[in-house]
Amino acid sequence: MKFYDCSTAPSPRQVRMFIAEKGLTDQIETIEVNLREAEQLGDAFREINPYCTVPVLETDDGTRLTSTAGCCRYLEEAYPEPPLMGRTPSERAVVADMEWRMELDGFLAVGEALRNSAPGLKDRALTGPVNYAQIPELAERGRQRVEHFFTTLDTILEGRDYVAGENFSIADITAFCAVSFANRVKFELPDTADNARRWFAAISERPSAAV
Ligand SMILES: N[C@@H](CCC(=O)N[C@@H](CS)C(=O)NCC(=O)O)C(=O)O
Repeated sequence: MKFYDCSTAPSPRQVRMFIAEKGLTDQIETIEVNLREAEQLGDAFREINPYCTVPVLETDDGTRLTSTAGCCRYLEEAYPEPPLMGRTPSERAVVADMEWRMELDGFLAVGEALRNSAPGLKDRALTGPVNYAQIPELAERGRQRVEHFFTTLDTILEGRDYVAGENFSIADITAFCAVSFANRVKFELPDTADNARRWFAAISERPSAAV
């Protein structure tokens, strides 16, 4: 397998953590894509992923998976242990539910705030092959959504160790990468968010959090 990565970007980090939790880090060749130099928009990378984003996972039969969800789904199916997407029908559904919430309300909210305000992302308000102008109102809306995400996460984690319940799952990976991404752009969990802060400290101790 080959993994197209960018060591400083938050989405590939989700898959890197997933790979590490599966114990597969040494079995996958990593190819660094230089987003800073816009390598994702060049002809060579477009051949690999016409959506011009990382992560991309290329399986041994040459199939290229071009979304976080696709990459992780393949790894879960091909390497079921330890399960990171639930163990029973009910748990699998709850994990899918929570992982989508963490992606939409967390990850995408931070992206909305950052991509609509950072000078270096002018006309790159959305990833992909098409240039879109920044909309300052969306940056402010993104900031408000991140605040809401932090309080929701704190409520979800009241009385539980993991986002989707009793077991560590992809929902924790997505939420952890979203909070780390938020921290990098100067949004911090509120001091009063004791549950979320306890959870964040515990996930930070996992070896996969170092990738
Ligand atoms: N969750 C998305 C995220 C992909 C994404 O947005 N990746 C970013 C890096 S975090 C990227 O490739 N950015 C390229 C750009 O900014 O043009 C997916 O599954 O495809």
